[in-house]
Amino acid sequence: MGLILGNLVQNALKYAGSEVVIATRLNGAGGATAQEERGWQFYTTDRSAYRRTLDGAVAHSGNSSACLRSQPSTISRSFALLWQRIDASRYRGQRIRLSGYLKTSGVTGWTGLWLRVDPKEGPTLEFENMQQRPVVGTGDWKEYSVELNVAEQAEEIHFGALLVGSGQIWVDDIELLSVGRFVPGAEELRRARNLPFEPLDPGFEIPK
Ligand SMILES: [Ca+2]
Repeated sequence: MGLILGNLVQNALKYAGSEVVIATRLNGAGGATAQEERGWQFYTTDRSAYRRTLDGAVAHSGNSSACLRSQPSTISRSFALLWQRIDASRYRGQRIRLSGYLKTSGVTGWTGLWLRVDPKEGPTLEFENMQQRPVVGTGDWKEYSVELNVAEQAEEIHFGALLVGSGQIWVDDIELLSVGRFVPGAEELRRARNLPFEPLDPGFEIPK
């Protein structure tokens, strides 16, 4: 466990999208930096730098929202995220959309929603974290969404919101919906099964 957490922190410090994948994959329920509360877990690369609360004074709907807040000294390569995972079986063969509302204050890094589809074993099938269209600065409640395909071999869907660098965000009204059938193309099939489409080396030739 110590080794896994050590690797986790090392990987997480790189903070880019693919490293977020690694971090959340390794940091299962009960991990040293995970807090589970009604499905939502909190993960951060720097426990001294981020606080996660339910804010009863700020809400998009209802009476409260989730808040991620950094300390002023938080370095730009740190991040914190809200994370939840569900069974993928209901969504297999579907294209899904994760939507949610974000409100921001003084975000100097970036923030966004993230969504990931994992098989039972092996590499992640699909991942999107809004890094290419980041939310920055200060802004009132606004709806954002990310979409991914859920292949037939998907086992788990992971999703949430993340805050990279310093600032404060509020998150509310997360929704995950199927938006239609997903018809896999050749590339999806290839990636999913990691197999060629045609026989290789049919003539048993010695390479020159
Ligand atoms: Ca709410």
